[in-house]
Amino acid sequence: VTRRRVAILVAVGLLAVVVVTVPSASPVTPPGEREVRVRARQYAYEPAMVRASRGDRVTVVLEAEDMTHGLYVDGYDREVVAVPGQPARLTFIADRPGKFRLRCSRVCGPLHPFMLGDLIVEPYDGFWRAAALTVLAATGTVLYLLAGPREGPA
Ligand SMILES: [Cu+2]
Repeated sequence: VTRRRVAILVAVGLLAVVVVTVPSASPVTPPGEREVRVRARQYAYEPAMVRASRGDRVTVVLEAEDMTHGLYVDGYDREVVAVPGQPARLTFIADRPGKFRLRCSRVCGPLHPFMLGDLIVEPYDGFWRAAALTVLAATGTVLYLLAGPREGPA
């Protein structure tokens, strides 16, 4: 085994470790159950952003604090309405990645149109790690073969 081949093996190995362990901005958890409590009052949701991984079974528990509010999820066409003192649940599968508006669906005052939030559904990044490892393995194999001793008549 040539020195160059050893160097290539070490480099590919280290890069593989980086690909597997690098922290991700998106939730790394595989798809599963996700329950988020969202409090609603004039004219905001708290939290205003709901995050999920693609494939999650998301349950939003909507709690109205001052008066009746709704929560409509753009793109998923789902709605839940909560009356003060009676939290309401909305469960859906986050099967579409992207950013979707949450809108209050009950007129709750003059600023009601501005009562907004966001649902962010991020692709499960296990897929990207696997793809990166595949590319890395293929590149490493090619480099390894190219770095070998020349064969054939000298
Ligand atoms: Cu409202």
